[in-house]
Amino acid sequence: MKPTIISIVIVIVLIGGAFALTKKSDTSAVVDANNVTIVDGKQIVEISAKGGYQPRKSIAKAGVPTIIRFDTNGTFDCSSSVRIPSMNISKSLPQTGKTDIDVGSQEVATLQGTCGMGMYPFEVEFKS
Ligand SMILES: [Cu+2]
Repeated sequence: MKPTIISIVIVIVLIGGAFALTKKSDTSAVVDANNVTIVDGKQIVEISAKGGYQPRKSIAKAGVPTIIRFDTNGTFDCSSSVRIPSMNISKSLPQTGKTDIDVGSQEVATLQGTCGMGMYPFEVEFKS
């Protein structure tokens, strides 16, 4: 009787552990999400804006005409106001929708942006 209960407990712990591991790898998959696509020679970097920017850091290709596409979905905080100071870009996003910002063809460098008040950062690293 007792050994049965112990082995049942062990099985439950093992299954629970496997679930925990699966969840962990799912989370990292979201963090490393491939949010950069190239369609018809245009590079699209998708960043969602709501209580900050996700992903915080994107990796893109230098030398390709690039659009940063901001997704908002019930965004009422100040991440709906986007600034990329080095390019003199300042844009108000709708509460819900997609907004494309054309940043042209970038050199190898990191483009830094923030929300309107400068508290939520994001960056796009352009690599060769
Ligand atoms: Cu802000």
